[in-house]
Amino acid sequence: MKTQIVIIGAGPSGLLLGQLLHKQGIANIILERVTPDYVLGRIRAGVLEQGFADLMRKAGVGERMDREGEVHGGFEIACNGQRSRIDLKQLTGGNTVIIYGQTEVTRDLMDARTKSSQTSIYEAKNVQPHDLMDDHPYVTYEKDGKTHRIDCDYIAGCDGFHGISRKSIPSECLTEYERVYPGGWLGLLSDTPPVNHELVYICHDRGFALCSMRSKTRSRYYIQVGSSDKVEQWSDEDFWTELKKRLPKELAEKLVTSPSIEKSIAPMRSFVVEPMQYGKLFLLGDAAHIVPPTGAKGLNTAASDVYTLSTILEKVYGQGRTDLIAKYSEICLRRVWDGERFSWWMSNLLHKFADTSQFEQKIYESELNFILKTESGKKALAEQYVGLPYDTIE
Ligand code: RFL
Ligand code: PHB
Repeated sequence: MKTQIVIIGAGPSGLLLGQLLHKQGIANIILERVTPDYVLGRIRAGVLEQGFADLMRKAGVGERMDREGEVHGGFEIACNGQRSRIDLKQLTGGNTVIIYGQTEVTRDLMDARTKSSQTSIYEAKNVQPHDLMDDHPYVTYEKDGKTHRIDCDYIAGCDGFHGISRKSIPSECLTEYERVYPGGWLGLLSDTPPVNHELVYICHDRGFALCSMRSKTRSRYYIQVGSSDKVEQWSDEDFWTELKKRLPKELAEKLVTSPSIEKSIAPMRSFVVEPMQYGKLFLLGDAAHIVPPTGAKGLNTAASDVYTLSTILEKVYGQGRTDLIAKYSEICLRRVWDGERFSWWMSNLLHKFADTSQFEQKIYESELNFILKTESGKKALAEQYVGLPYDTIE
């Protein structure tokens, strides 16, 4: 087989890239390790920046998102019972975020790919990129007991944190930056009306909590748990009891509980690899960087990598601008570090971590107080939450 771009991974990064390239007339094949249902079963992001939403529209898949997604002009931070609203719209001159689950984003992109008859190969085992420094790279994989080969111009590594793409780069060519936080997020999805019409981030002496949602009838709640906690240790009842203890009183009284539809633990990690490219292989999304979920930046930062690569490839194939290939990593990393800094900062301000000294804890409390009590503090928070602008690529 032969194509222009092989995309490894059919998560949101791979699917969105594939769709944008298709719109630009650039042929691509997606190789995914698991089944479509398995990909759709992962419950993850819920908050989309404007930039992400615009890319979905550009890819021709924004219709359901615009119809069913909820536009949010603000969110709350509750600190030991005291609630403050961050008015995103007013503080950023009209910007908002859209509440639309990653599962729905993925479903819309999968449907569009099927409709346009593009090739996706699911349950592709032992995917392996080759000859990355040559003019003729290729990818091999196994399916139904046979080994297959796809020749291509470039390879997009969209295979998440545990994928093969990053591991295919010689380790001496990469620098890794990492912080693993002593805690995780236990998330619960339930068919109950959200406790508040906007998201509430909760900073509490017992630990962080978050009230989020997927729709008017579906809620997503999170509580901070210990890093060694296992999801089996937490019954639904234990979860609801702990959440109520962390909620401001009036929200705890309003909370509607029910059996969970899904429950999982997300680890908290900040991670960046530099550079995000090796020869003909580009890394995108979680394959190159991870953030703790606190600032809702993971999927959104992945989308800005997709924007950068799809724009560069459009100019490479349309205008012969091969000089841009070498700029991919540098352009991506500027915005990646913005997202990393924001997620690290928001995590520190809102969580109680065992490795934070008493001095640092006091500093974080003072900083949170400054952010919530001053216009400039709230503005800095709001501008980053709605998403900083993408770089122009010329
Ligand atoms: P994914 O989603 O991990 O997809 C990678 C795909 O690659 C496949 N794969 C392979 N395929 C072929 N060969 C191999 N060897 C392969 N190895 C892996 C995998 O099966 C998979 O299908 O990465 P991608 O596409 O870069 O997308 C990243 C996002 O999923 C992630 O950043 C977000 O979910 C992070 N995140 C959030 N981001 C936001 O922007 N806003 C949010 O509100 C938000 N909330 C969250 C989150 C992540 C969470 N968890 C569970 C980590 C909330 C949570 C709880
Ligand atoms: C979610 O709804 O899953 C969600 C929302 C906001 C975050 C993280 C996750 O910061």
